[in-house]
Amino acid sequence: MRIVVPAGGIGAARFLRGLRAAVPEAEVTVVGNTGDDITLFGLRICPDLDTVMYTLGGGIAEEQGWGRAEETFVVQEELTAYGVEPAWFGLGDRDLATHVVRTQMLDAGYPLSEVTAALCARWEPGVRLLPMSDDRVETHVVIEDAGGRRAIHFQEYWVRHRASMPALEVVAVGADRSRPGPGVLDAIESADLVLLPPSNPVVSIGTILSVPGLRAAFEATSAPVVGLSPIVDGAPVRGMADQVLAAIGVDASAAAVALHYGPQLLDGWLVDRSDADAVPVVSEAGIACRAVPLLMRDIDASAAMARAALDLAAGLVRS
Ligand code: FO1
Repeated sequence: MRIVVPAGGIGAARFLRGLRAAVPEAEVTVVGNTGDDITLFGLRICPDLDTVMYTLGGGIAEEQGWGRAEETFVVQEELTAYGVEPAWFGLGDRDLATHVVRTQMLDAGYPLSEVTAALCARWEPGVRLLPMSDDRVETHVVIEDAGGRRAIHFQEYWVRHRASMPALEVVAVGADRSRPGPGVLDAIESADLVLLPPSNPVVSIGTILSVPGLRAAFEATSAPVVGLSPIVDGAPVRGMADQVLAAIGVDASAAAVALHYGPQLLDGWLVDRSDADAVPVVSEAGIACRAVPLLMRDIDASAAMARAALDLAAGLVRS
């Protein structure tokens, strides 16, 4: 069975670990979000690609969900001692090696897709990890504070400011000129199933869908498309989805996110038991909906969620 999963970072990576446990024989292609990418100290950093690669490859710092296990931050301490900015982005020594290899290959002219394949040759994540595009796309957030109204990089908004101020606008800079990465359209077209993991609907899934041609491909595929709500019991499980959902005028509710994706894209939607009141609303919009446990406490819980999504998809015929 060929499964395609458009994916952001931590939530998607944990779901993918459950999916791999639930259907080890499936061929899973991950379309990774690159809008979070940032260049710091001359190095290209791809947080969502690395979180999927490290989590499925067994190298992730489990608790925080990003960066490497057994990490040290000696280089960062030295950079800070030199007064080099920014000091707010946690760059670990082991993680730095990934960014050095990536930057060397990019500078040598390799596209991000080939760089990602080379990095995955070491980590063997057990999925095919394709960047959504080889073209540069960077998510910026428009805020207003003492410094006036301005756009800052998503990482500054999320890591430096902890999304503490309203996001007035979210802009995927470069998305309109970007092209789907190699293999992405073919994977979507030939998929037997598409799963939207509990990633951020705006800065992760939304950014992937903003690459021209990708939303149309997901809507056109004969494969059923089943999503899992990133909002549980009326709030994001982690992260700040509510802040960026507000920027696009979507409530932080399981039902509102499903309706935001829409029945053109979604055939099925899983909500947590605590959001069971969303089931009739979502069903009414023509999206099959079920309430199941959606908290990924461990791999078994994530595997159960994956099986629930596969069950829901089994009963759907793409209209
Ligand atoms: N998230 C944080 O909250 N603080 C950090 O210092 C931080 C550093 C970092 C370094 C490399 C990397 O790949 C991810 C990192 N993240 C950090 C997570 C990152 O901001 C988010 O995972 C994604 O961009 C959103 O999914």
